[in-house]
Amino acid sequence: MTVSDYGYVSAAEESEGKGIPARVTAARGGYFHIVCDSGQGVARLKASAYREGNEPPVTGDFVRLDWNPVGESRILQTLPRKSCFKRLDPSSSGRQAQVLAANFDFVFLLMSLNQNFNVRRLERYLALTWESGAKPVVVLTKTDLLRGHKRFLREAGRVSAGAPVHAVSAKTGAGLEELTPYVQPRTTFVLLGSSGVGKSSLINALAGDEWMPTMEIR
Ligand SMILES: Nc1nc2c(ncn2[C@@H]2O[C@H](COP(=O)(O)OP(=O)(O)O)[C@@H](O)[C@H]2O)c(=O)[nH]1
Ligand SMILES: [Mg+2]
Repeated sequence: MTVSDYGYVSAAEESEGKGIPARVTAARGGYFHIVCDSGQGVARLKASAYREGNEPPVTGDFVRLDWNPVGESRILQTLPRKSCFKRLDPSSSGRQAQVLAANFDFVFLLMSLNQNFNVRRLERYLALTWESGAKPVVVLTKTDLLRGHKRFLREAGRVSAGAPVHAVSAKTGAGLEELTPYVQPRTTFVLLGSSGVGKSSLINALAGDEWMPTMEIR
């Protein structure tokens, strides 16, 4: 895999000649898992490059780094984001925005077709997503649990302002093929939805493999 397979396109703002492009696939405690054309590994920030106002990367960010094949790579620059989720940092007493994830193309807004279906919540998810810069895709889950789901498709469609609405079952596989246009090389999607709506199950069903543990309450 190359960094282009992960969605990288070079931007005008980049300092060419300074390191190589990479994508952050996970970020925790100052350590960043990265993928680039040379391979994958762990990176840390180059302190001098992040002293003033330079925003540290989050999961999904494209960066430029000095690749180290035998140890930690050094991140030199966070590249401009095409989309991101932000919230007010609960740890900062001030009103600082904290970026949670970056550079996704689609946001799957999941609601399961039992007690979870709620038009108000869907409206909140849609507003969050429009604000992020990515495209919302409404995904009603667990269609196998009820006989007819047309009514829910209609209700979701009424508030979705043109965003596509799909109904799927991770259990039976029904409707999953409708999601393949969004799940393509070089595109990134994120899942948004309450605990238990079937996010992990959907990932596993789309991957055809057990990538995520299911049933955990988080
Ligand atoms: N009947 C049915 N159950 C499902 C479906 N998808 C997930 N579940 C169940 O719902 C529970 C929560 O699923 P999970 O994927 O862990 O939800 P998450 O918390 O959003 O990641 C688990 O017990 C799953 O087996 C589905 O399409 N149909
Ligand atoms: Mg889960």
